[in-house]
Amino acid sequence: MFERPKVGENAILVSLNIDDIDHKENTAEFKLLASSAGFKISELVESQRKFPDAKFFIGSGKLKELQQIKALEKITTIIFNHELTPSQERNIEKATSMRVYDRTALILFIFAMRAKSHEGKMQVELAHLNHLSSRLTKGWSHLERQKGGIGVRGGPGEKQIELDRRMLGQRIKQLKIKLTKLEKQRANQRSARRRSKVFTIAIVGYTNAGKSTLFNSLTSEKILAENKLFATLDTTSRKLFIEHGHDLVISDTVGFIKNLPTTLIEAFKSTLEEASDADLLLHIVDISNANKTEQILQVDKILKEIGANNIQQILVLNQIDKIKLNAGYDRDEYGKMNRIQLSAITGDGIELLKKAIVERSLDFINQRNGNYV
Ligand SMILES: Nc1nc2c(ncn2[C@@H]2O[C@H](COP(=O)(O)OP(=O)(O)OP(=O)(O)O)[C@@H](O)[C@H]2O)c(=O)[nH]1
Ligand SMILES: [Mg+2]
Repeated sequence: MFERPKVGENAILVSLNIDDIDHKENTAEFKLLASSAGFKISELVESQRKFPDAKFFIGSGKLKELQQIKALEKITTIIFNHELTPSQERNIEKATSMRVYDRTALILFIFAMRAKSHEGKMQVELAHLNHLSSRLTKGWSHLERQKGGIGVRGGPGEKQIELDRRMLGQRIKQLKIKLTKLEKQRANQRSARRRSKVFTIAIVGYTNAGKSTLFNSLTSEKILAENKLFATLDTTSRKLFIEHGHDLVISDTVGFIKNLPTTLIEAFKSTLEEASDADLLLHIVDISNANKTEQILQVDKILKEIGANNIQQILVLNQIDKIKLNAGYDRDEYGKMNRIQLSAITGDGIELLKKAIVERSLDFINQRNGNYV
């Protein structure tokens, strides 16, 4: 129902360095986001600023540069690695006659491409409409571009905007009702699992860390795993058979990213609850990534936002094959295995993780049977 860029569409990327010590890594991630959304990157425009410009976000020099690129290369899309206010977005569109997307819109495009389940699609649509509704003001053209508004014929103008806003509001309400129903179903499934005393494990982590690869390796499944951001959107749960392990269920979940748009966190709450309701989190990190420390912090931050920060975690340092590290593990002050180094691809160290899972699940059973206080 909402517009989406064509796959292979050329775009100019804009990444500003505003007091950002990780600017290089953030820009690399931004490029991967753009290509994951199907854009072809024609130019990367970077600059350093103390503060964003209130009106255009970028300075007048950079704005000119964008206009020149447009004149030379006939590119019609600019993507910012930042949140833009609706008025900044509008001002840049007017000044350059190009279509402008901010970081939230970019992430929403990827989610829209990947959503497969009915619930996933509705969640993405809700997030998108919420993002759009903040941009629906007089003189703003977003909905006009969407094939004559959302299902309404007629020209642009205030009346049209009112109609669009009303329809948008209705659709948002409708989606929320439907999603609440599904959320209840999910909650029922979870409490059934709790009643049956199954030990539930959720694989969480930064996008592209290797969650699905690890899930596949543990369960012999074949979930799509690829070098794209947000390859997984829908949660998949499977029984996990490990020698000496008891009634284990493991779930692969959607990945996290720095500055995950709040509209998405809001819309994906019920999917994310799969993690906040688990007995154990496997927090997967790509140990070969230069930004791994920052990524761990970001994941912990989002886990806190969804109320999953008090769940026991095993930190899984994945992709050791890339930097030629050996498999290994650490124990915490209580003697529990809490950090495992492994490679989900080669399988090196997977046995250690299985051992750690068994250890935790036995603790769980002992606790349940009242063997511990
Ligand atoms: N060399 C190497 N590559 C790995 C390893 N684990 C995963 N990968 C690769 O990393 C990429 C991302 O893996 P996925 O399993 O899709 O990652 P994910 O965390 O599920 O990603 P999203 O679902 O997109 O959030 C894929 O190209 C994998 O083949 C590993 O241990 N070693
Ligand atoms: Mg995945």
